[in-house]
Formats: sequence, C-alpha cells, structure tokens
Amino acid sequence: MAAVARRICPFCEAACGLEIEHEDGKVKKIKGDDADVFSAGFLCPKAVSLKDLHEDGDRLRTPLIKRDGRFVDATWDEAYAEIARRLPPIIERDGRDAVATVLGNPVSHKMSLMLYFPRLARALGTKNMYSASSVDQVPKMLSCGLMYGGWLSVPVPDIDRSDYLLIVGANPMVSNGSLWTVPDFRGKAKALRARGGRIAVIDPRRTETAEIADEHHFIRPGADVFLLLGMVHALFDENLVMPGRLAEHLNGLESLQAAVQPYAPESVASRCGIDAATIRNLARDLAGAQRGAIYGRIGTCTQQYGTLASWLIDVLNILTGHLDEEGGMMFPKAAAFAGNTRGKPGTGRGVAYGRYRSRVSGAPEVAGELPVTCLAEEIDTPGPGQVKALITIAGNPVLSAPNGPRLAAALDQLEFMVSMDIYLNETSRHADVILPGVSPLEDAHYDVTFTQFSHRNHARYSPPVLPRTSGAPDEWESLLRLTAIVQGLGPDADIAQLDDALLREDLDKSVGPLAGTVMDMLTPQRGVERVLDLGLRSGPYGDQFGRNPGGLNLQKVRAAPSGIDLGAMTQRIPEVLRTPSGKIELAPQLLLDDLARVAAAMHEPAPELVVIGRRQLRSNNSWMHNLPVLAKGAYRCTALVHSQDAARFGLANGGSAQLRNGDRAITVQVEIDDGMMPGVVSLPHGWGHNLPGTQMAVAAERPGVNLNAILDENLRDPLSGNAVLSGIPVTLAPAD
Ligand SMILES: Nc1nc2c(c(=O)[nH]1)N[C@H]1C(S)=C(S)[C@@H](COP(=O)(O)OP(=O)(O)OC[C@H]3O[C@@H](n4cnc5c(=O)[nH]c(N)nc54)[C@H](O)[C@@H]3O)O[C@H]1N2
Ligand SMILES: Nc1nc2c(c(=O)[nH]1)N[C@H]1C(S)=C(S)[C@@H](COP(=O)(O)OP(=O)(O)OC[C@H]3O[C@@H](n4cnc5c(=O)[nH]c(N)nc54)[C@H](O)[C@@H]3O)O[C@H]1N2
Ligand code: SF4
Ligand SMILES: [Mo]
Repeated sequence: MAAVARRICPFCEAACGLEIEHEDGKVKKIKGDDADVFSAGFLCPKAVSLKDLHEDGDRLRTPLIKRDGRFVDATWDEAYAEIARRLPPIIERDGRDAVATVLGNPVSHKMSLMLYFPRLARALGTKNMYSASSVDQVPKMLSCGLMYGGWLSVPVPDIDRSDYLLIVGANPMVSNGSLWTVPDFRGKAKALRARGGRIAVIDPRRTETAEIADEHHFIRPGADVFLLLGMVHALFDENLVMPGRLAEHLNGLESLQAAVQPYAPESVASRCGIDAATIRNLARDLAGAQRGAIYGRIGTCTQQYGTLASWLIDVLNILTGHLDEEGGMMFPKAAAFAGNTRGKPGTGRGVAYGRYRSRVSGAPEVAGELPVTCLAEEIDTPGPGQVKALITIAGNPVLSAPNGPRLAAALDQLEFMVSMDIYLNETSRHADVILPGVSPLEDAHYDVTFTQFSHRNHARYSPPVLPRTSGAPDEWESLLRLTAIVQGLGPDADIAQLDDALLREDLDKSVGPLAGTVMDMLTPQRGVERVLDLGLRSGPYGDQFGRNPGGLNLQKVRAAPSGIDLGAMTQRIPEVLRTPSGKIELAPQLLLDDLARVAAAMHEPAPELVVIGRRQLRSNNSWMHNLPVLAKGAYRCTALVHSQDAARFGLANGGSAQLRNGDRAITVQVEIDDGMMPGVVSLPHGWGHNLPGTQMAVAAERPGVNLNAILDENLRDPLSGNAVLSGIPVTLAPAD
C-alpha cells in the first residue's frame, strides 16, 4: 500500500515542504506539499532528486577505514574504535588545537548535525574550527553582529508586502534565496510586480533574476562598496535620510555622514561602473518606495569589501526607513534556537570578534571560527600549534574552497582524518575513517537554521519518511560518540548517559535550580528530539512548560504534518537588539576604519578580465552531481563570455580556453553570452570531479572543472576573513 509522508526538502535554504509517496520502502513520487503552511506546494527540479540520492549506489552506507592506503568496509564499532585509538593520542601529545574541524553547508540542513556539533566542539575545545561560512556569509554575520548585537540577527525582505526590491549580488531565481528563506521567489516576485511594485538588480551578469526584473545594472565585480557608499552619500546630499521611528534607536548617524562624505555618486561612478545619475536614481527609488528594501547576498559577501558592502546594505535600509517596517527588511522570529529571542530583550553583550587570530596568517576569529582558507597553511606550516588531525562534517573544501590543490596536498600530511559524509569524494578520500551520514529520507528534521531567516514565521517537523535499513546510527549519535572519545570515555561509552549529562549541563546553565524539573517535563525521547522540544517550549511561541498553555511544544508541532504558521514578520526593534548600547550601531568603528582601504582603491583601474561565480538550478555546490535526474542535459560547467571578449581573446563558442590566474590554469569550455558584462567571465563552482580515489561514478562521467583550483586562498576580506571569490583578475586564451 502506497503511503504519503511529508518532509522538508534538505537541499537549499528555501526549505520547501514536500509530499513523498512511497511503497515498500521505495519512493514512488515527490511533489510539493500543497498544504504546507510555508511553501504551499512549491518545489524546484532538485527536490525530485531526493529519490536518486536515497537510491544512489555510491552513497555510503557502511563506515570505511583506510588500511594500507585503501578503503575497506568496517562496522560502526570498528570505525569508532579506530578513531578512539588514533585521535586522543594526538590531542594528548600536541594539545587541543592540533585537531581541526570543518563543517560544510549541509550541516545547516540537518538538525542532527546542527544541534549536536556544538557538543563535540565544546569537548574538543580547539581554536581550529572552520566552515563553509567563510566562503559564504561571514561578512553579513559580522556586519549584523556589530550593528544589532547577534551573529544571526540578519533582516530579510518582507516580499509579500513589498513594492520595491533592489537585489544586489544575488540570484534567487536560481538559488531560491539565501539568508532569506523564501520558497517560490518567482511567484512572489511576480505578485509584487502585479501589485505595481518594481524589482531592480545589480549584477555583473544579466541573471535569471535580472530577466524578470524591471531594471538591471551591470556592476564591476567587487565594487559594490563604491556604489553603496555613493547611494548613502546621495541620501544625505539630497535630504532623503528618513529613518522614521528608528531615529531614536540609532547610534552613529553623524559619524556615518562624515564617513561617506568623500563618496559622492559622481566620484564613485567610474570605479563601480554605474553612472552617477543611476546611482542617485537608485537611492531615490529606495527612499521613495512606500514599502521597499535593498537585499544583497553572495556577490556582496565573497569579495574584498564583503563586510563593508554587507553593512552598507543595512545602512541603506535604515536611512530610508525600511528596516523593521512591513514590506521592508524585517527580523524573523524563529520558534526555536534563535539567539535574538533569548536573554534580556533590547540589550546584551553584543558580539565578541577577533578574540584570537589564526597562527600563520593572523586572520581574525569570527563567531568562534577561523577562515577555511587558512586551513591548508595551518596543516602544512610546521611549528607549535600545527594542525595534525581533522574532522570534516558534511563539507567538501577540496572543491569548495580556493586553492583546493594545496588543501588536498595538506590533507595528505595529516596524521589522522575523519570525515562524516555520505560520499567518498574529493575531500573524504583523504580521510582515515569515513562515517556515513544518513539519507534525509531516513532522518527526522526540523529546520534549525533557516527558520531564522524565513520571510514568514513557522514551525515544521518532519519525521523520517522511510525506516532506516542501513543500521546506521543517527548523525547526532555519531557526534556524541566522537564527543565521548574526545572526552576520554572511549569508543564504548554509554552515550545515552552522556546525552543526559550534557543536556543537564545546559539546563543547569540556563535555568539553574529548575533544571531537574524541566528535564523531567521534556519528551522522553533522547537526542535531537528532546533538544528540539526544549528549544520549542522555551522559545518565543513556546508553552513555557505550562506557563503559556496554548504554546508550542514538539508534540504540537509534530501533530501538524504540514506545519504551523506563526504569521508574517512583525516589528522587533528595539526588542531584537543585543548591543551593549541597546541601539543600532550604525557606524561601528571597525567598519569606519576599513574605509581607508576603500579610499586607497578609489582609482584602481579595472583589470582586462575578471572571473565571477555562478549557481545553477540543477546543481548545489559540489555534491549533487552524482544524481542522474540532475546530471542529465547539456554540459553546464561552461565559462560565459561576452562576444566582445570572445572576439578580443580569439575565442569561439563551444571551444576550449585556458582560464589562468598567475601560474595556475584550468581548461574551460567557452559559451558566448551577451548577458555577461564585458570584461567579466563567469564559471560555476563545485565541479572538477576527476580527482583519483573518489567514488561518484555519475559525477565522474562529466567532471567539469574546478574554478577554485585557480583561486587564491590568501585573498580575504581582512575584517571577516571571508574568501574573495569574485572579481579575480584572470586571462583567457584559446586552448588547443
Ligand atoms: N568559487 C566559489 N566557491 C564557492 C562558492 C562560490 O560561490 N564560488 N560558494 C561557497 C558557498 S556559499 C558554500 S556554502 C560552500 C559549500 O562548501 P561545502 O559545504 O564544503 O561544499 P558542498 O559541496 O556543499 O559539500 C557538502 C558535503 O556534505 C556531504 N553531505 C551531503 N549531505 C550530507 C549529509 O546528510 N550528511 C553528511 N554527513 N554529509 C553530507 C556531501 O557529500 C559533501 O561532501 O562552497 C563555497 N565555494
Ligand atoms: N540551485 C542552487 N541553489 C543554491 C546553491 C546552488 O549551488 N545551486 N547554493 C546555495 C548556497 S550554498 C548559497 S550560499 C546560496 C547563494 O545564493 P545567491 O547569492 O542568490 O546565489 P548566486 O546565484 O551565487 O548569486 C550571486 C550573484 O552575484 C553575482 N556577483 C558576482 N560577483 C558580484 C559582485 O562583485 N557584485 C555583485 N553585485 N554581484 C556579483 C553573480 O553574478 C550572481 O548572480 O544559494 C544556495 N542555493
Ligand atoms: S527550492 Fe530548494 S528547498 Fe525547495 S524544492 Fe528546490 S532544492 Fe528543495
Ligand atoms: Mo553557501
């Protein structure tokens, strides 16, 4: 008998609710769940590949141990024993910092990994924590952290009620939104325009989003800071600064005005490639919009002024009175786990930044992490504090981080490496032990991360769709095992007891004398469910253990298979703030100081050619290229080049060319596309599946090339440490 189950899609930030028909343990059909309170039936072509992923013969189901250079199947007990034999001695000998951890993007799509990695991290106590955040959104976290006092206090466009949206360096038509959980962007954009609203896009490529917008402007890659400074200048200049009710919550308006003084639109126009009149119009449009917002994403983060650009986007929303207003940029209020719903409303300690620096390059710590671009040098540079062991969790930095070849070589120098992953891929092939993750269909889920960035508040829980056949433990259990091993409890520790003890520790800290009572009231289920129950019940909509009888708990959320709608975003300033001043810090000194770099680069000429990245609908970073339903179709890892550039460099459509950065080059297939800004070439990342020792047969058939093989790991935004992936000078020449 066929049955239907509901599951939050784990593939991207849109977090669509899916309806999965299955029979005898087999997926029959995947469609959008029309009843889903958040996504209302929307899905994209990636969703159906859940079936392929579940059935993929290359997906690991058994732990692997490397013996004499070859992987052999192992039992879970053998795998944990091997880790217990090899990891603790390294810590004992060289100290905690000798072990590094790397988290990849799917961690934020798995409640097991999100909720239990902190336990391992605490037990390890290493400064060498890395993640995909530093090739992604750390600049936004830093700017929002400084302005609002919380790393994840990132406002998102309230698109359902907006009538003007200025999108900078994001392509939600393809990415389906990022730091903005917004299923069916296309439908929402269409509705916005149908109400008479407008969308404008700033991007060096005429993207799929630009195609549906009313207005698109090319920008010189990496130069957003100049455009944004010009816009802020124009607001002051033209008396358009109208923060409205936020005025009394602002610190630093005058310093800000002084700081942007040198950046009149007329002065920055040639630097960013957008003429002064357009810059002024963009500022006026934003200021004049009844309900509008400016939103920026990857393009504004993965560049040398990532933190400044991220900051100025919020500044623009504030100065035009669009922050914390309906139809503008608003703060979601997640049902569980949001830092900005805990502690005293309206004030706090703010964020601590740069508490330590990386050993080799001196890059600053942000939110407890160092830049992943520093990982290779921390491994391959000898000396006290050198990284000797590594744990990767759902990450593939050999493809996703700049200068993958150096990192790959460094991984081979490690004394010991563990990967928790679902594939034997470009990164996990270097491991000594691989612990396979669980198929999303065999795993319960609650969206810990993206509820914090959702355009509408909601709570949804997905129980496992299918019974687990592999006998694999939950990923939270594996993390607890590792925690026990690191704590010296050995591979056979009683992890149920450890789970109780660690939760009790948390409760002692948060509720003191009530810890025992609260623990007894939680769902008896151990592990993530219990942590989730605690999160929901103590969260802003929670039942508060009886004090708010109608409120949420896990049981309630579970009883609503298509989710519980918690309404549109509502005003949260000043309550959302956790800055020591209790104000929005409009002009943090750290950021003002960084403007010196901008001033020095005002007249930097444009290189002949620069490279930028690109995302694609049927792909997701590096790891979904083994799924047949997505892999089929035209070859996609092409370099998009404007016809003028093609003529200039002697390139033919479909021909191959050498894309070179200094002494490193890759051979790419050229696709002439006049949607590119002249002088800019675009190549997607996450390809290059031709490295030896992997086990991803479909991906290897059409491996593509790895853009990150030629990008420079030493190029970072100095404030956030985020990698510079966009606007890198390159050359392109015919390859024969
Ligand atoms: N040049 C360039 N580089 C970029 C970017 C760019 O725009 N340009 N974008 C960057 C961004 S935004 C990001 S987020 C990073 C992503 O960087 P990473 O997270 O390092 O890369 P992914 O390709 O997402 O790799 C995910 C890994 O998780 C594994 N995995 C998938 N599902 C599971 C699971 O359920 N459990 C476990 N245990 N493992 C799982 C996959 O097999 C894969 O090894 O790439 C970055 N790299
Ligand atoms: N289908 C699909 N969806 C995805 C992913 C995927 O790989 N595939 N990855 C997921 C992940 S991990 C993330 S972080 C999100 C990212 O979500 P988005 O940020 O929306 O994704 P991108 O498509 O990379 O959009 C970045 C845009 O910035 C432009 N750009 C590049 N350099 C500059 C610049 O200097 N200035 C400006 N203004 N623009 C620039 C690029 O041309 C591109 O259009 O997408 C997520 N969703
Ligand atoms: S948009 Fe993202 S979450 Fe929605 S179905 Fe596609 S991959 Fe899944
Ligand atoms: Mo990302």
